[in-house]
Amino acid sequence: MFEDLAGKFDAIFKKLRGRGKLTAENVSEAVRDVKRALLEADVNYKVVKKFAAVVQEKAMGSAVIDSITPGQQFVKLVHDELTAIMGGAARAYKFHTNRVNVVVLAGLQGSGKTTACAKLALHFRKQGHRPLMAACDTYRPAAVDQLETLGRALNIPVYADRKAKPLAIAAAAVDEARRGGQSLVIVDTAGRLHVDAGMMAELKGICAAVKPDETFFVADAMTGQDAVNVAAEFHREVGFTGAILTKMDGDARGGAALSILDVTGVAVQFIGVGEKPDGLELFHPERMASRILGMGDIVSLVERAQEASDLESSKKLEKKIRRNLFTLQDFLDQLRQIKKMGSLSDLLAMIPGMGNQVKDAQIDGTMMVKIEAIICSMTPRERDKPLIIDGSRKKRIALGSGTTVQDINKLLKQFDNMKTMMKRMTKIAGKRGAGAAMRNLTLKD
Ligand SMILES: Nc1nc2c(ncn2[C@@H]2O[C@H](COP(=O)(O)OP(=O)(O)OP(=O)(O)O)[C@@H](O)[C@H]2O)c(=O)[nH]1
Ligand SMILES: [Mg+2]
Repeated sequence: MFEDLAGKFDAIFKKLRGRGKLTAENVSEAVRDVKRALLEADVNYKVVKKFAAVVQEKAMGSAVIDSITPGQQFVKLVHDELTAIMGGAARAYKFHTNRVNVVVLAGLQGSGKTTACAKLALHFRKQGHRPLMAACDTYRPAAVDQLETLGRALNIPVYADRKAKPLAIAAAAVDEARRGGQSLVIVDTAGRLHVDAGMMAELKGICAAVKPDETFFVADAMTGQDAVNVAAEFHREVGFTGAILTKMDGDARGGAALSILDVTGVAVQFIGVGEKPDGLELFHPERMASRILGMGDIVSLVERAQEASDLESSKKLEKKIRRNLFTLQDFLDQLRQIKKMGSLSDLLAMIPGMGNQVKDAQIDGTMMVKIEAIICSMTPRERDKPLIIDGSRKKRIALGSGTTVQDINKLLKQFDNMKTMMKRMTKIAGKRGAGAAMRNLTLKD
């Protein structure tokens, strides 16, 4: 996420730290560099101008210049200001418990509304809500199918009516939710190529009919400032309570995330980080600022790990590690859990200090794929007792997994080393740290 911008900030801070002492001149130079980096990331120029002015003024204050660690203070200052322009603290959603809540999604064609509809439904279901999705995009027959497919996959009900108009569908969906005891209706609407009067009228009509608790503008983060300009137009016409920036897992430069609040007055609430329904994160401005500045985002990393693993199986795993019964099958299970958490380079980027090194490290996941293929070609007995894997078994496994005998030797050797290390680490870390120690190992190898 925002690798390019992160790299530029890294270079600016390095240069500043190299100066030893901060003076008016080198602060000005750094602020100029920050300004350029933000403009190149497609941040709105008015936002950049304001941002630079605030940073310049505060940096010249005695709290920064006269401190013992002026370089670090400058970084902190930029971090705080980045957090502020993205909206400060994340919002906690509190929906009504005594009636049906309604969320309406709107945005341009292909921005990710339908996907976001399913993502939000899943997100709020995890928090105890009973969502219903309303298929109000009646312009493309496939749109209703798309939502129904998502609903089936997630086991979330969809209200659709292929003969009715969007306004009537939205209203009927809310009635249906009331009858069916659903607590939240998420309305998927049609996207248009650009903002047009007909679309606005329809949206206004839907909002007047269902009186949404939240209206989210869904924008493709990859389109940068264009997304922000469209958001501003939408907001003037319909009024939003928040924005969802999608495709943040792509190579979005940061322009949309950093400008949208200042330009439209509406803060980003969620970000889309993948095509699948679990690819949604609550937007935390402070964590995002940390990520942009290469300070890592350990809180999000821990949250992802918790979501991907269940307590029961991690307890079982710790027991196995302690008794030195850890097998290749367990190793495979762990690898798959890590994969569930996202791409390896994304995860590494969240570790403080790693952010800017990851992009050079060329972590492409092919190693994980190879290991998975090798272990999958082994019999259960081989996974349990790797010692029985002799020359002819190795040949069979190599053939089955499309790898070489050397690859298998390498994996077995690594696994052996890992077990030895684990034994040592469990002794040091004691009972509770064993699982964490093991996760560290798999990430490094
Ligand atoms: N990588 C990535 N892809 C996404 C994300 N959100 C949506 N997509 C993809 O973007 C494409 C469009 O998504 P949709 O949800 O169909 O967009 P839409 O706004 O409903 O489109 P229309 O209904 O045609 O206006 C699909 O291929 C999605 O898989 C995301 O966060 N990350
Ligand atoms: Mg759609």
